[in-house]
Amino acid sequence: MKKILFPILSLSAVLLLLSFAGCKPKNAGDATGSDAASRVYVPPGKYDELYNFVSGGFSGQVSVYGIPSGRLLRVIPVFSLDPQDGWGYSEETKPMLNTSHGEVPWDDQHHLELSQTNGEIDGRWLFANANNTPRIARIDLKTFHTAEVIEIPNSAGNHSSPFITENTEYVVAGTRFSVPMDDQNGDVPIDTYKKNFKGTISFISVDPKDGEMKLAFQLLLPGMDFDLSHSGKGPSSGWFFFTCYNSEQAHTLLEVNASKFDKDYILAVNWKKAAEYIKEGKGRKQTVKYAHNIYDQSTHTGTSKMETETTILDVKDFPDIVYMIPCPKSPHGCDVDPTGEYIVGSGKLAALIPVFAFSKIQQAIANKTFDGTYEGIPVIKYEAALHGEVKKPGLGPLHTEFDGKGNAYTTMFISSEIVKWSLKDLKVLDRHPSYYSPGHLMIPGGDTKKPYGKYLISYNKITKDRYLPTGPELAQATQLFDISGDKMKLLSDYPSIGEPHYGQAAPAELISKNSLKIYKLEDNKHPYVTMGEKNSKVVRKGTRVDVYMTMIRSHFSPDNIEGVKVGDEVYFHLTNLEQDWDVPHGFAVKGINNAELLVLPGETQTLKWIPDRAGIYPFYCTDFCSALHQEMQGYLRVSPKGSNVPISFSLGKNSDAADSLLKK
Ligand code: CUK
Ligand code: CUA
Repeated sequence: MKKILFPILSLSAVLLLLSFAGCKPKNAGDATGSDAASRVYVPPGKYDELYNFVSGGFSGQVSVYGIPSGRLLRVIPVFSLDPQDGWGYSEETKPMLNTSHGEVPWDDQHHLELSQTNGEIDGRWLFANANNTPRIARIDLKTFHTAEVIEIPNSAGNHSSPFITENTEYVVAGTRFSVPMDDQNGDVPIDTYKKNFKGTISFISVDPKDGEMKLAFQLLLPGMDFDLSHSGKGPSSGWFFFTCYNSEQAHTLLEVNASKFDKDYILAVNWKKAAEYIKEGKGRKQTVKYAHNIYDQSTHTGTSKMETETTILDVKDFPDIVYMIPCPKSPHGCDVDPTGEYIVGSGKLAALIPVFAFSKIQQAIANKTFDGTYEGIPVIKYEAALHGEVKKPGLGPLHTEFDGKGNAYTTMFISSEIVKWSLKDLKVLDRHPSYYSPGHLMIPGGDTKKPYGKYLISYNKITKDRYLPTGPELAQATQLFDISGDKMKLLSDYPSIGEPHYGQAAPAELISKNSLKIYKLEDNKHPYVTMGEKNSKVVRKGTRVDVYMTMIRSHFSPDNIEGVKVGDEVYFHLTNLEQDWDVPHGFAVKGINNAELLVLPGETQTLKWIPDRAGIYPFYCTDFCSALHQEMQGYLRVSPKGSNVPISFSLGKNSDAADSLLKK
């Protein structure tokens, strides 16, 4: 095997540089141009130009910002409990956080991908990955509500996910950790990694009509760490590219042991071919267990189903679906340019950026220009796949996106800068400091066929002195750049929620035109809906009490309830009768152990409560809904176990005492 030498920084040099990451670059203070303020200013009452959906990292949620203002528009609950609106606390949303491990109320959300048609953003769905307990969520952009969550079996640390094919045929999920397969005895010594630990890449199909996801098949791969991915497009349509590291197959001190080889790999996966094999009935069925949770918009209710089967294609048995391309060194980002011809691998420890050409990869496969195999997978010769290298781009390249005008932009984590370079001749055209140590960058549509190449957003890993100090913990720093000219211009920076890794942005109109304003009450198929105040009631069956309660400005019906006893299982089913945009009502009960509810117009949601002691329990609306919002309240009486207070409920039956006060 011919030895390929890459210019590589020694590990100690890298560690030295890492310790400098976060130092203030020169001219940090006067980085913005004089017209920057007007470029990001959105006057009161005016809308932003774009929606920016940003991953929440360890917050587990997705936040939505306006660009260019950086204004926070909304936080969408996805993988983490959200007491603010009852996500994961209401009976209807609890199933959405179910997994094969039971309820997992948190996750680490890294990447987002907007659905595409013909390689362009179509504004229908947003996919989000969960790293920790491998899952993919689909958010419906009509409602900005999580509509579906599917767990991924045979996987751990679902990092190269949820990237999609150009017509949203598949969402992929590559495992970060290799692990023993789910149907095998996992109780093995860790030092049997080479023998027992395997990697998988999962292809989840997406129903073109309703978006419903289904685990279509999984590829069984050698044990190593899969990191990031992007699908081919145009000429490379039908292919998917994945970076991987730890081809050393280390299981301890990866910092050193997985940085030994001067190259790891980019995997080129012919998914169309793999899908054909599946269609022909190839592959091995495996019994597994994974949750599939779907939220039905007409019943306003989520259900969780445990799935039990997956189909595995062992790539050793199908040698024409996966090829490996050497890539220096511990590659992270794996980005495909808008034409679909160039694939950029960003080696975290490499001092150059290799750019591969899809046409050359195809040629190399046809001519078998291989450099041996890696655990049975053909390894394409580096030079045979290479379009060229960007020389001296900076230090610590992580992620690349494109402006659609032939330029690429790469984040440099260690040298804290964004570097613009030309895809054609691979020359560096511009560099701009970024404060500090950028992770991903995002150009709206920058990973599609049609980038909206006006802005670039850098998601930075270190904040330090960018904002007023807030104790030891600072919010993460996001920076907006203007990339419409030859030189990048820093326009603004603003704090963001959680730890944003990646984002996806789309022109406002593409999303807003579909945005729902209310749920139609007449379409509400919730089994416990209360259609109108006159139908509100309280029903006891044994120790179960169902409260059919309505909300409208500015009262609950009923608002006086008696006959509930200690230890009863009380279900408050709240229907918001409003049919006006932006009139949610909240519901909170003193001492309740879960959360409040925020019920949207036309929606029904249920909160469960087991009162622990006798007494009077006030309840009230938590969302300021009208001038008499503070009057939107009620009382519930709880009697001791075994008491004979009958169930009773009312609205507007005032006592004589109160009426006599009025007469005075
Ligand atoms: S990762 Cu965070 S900076 Cu999870 Cu896409 Cu690269
Ligand atoms: Cu309803 Cu406040």
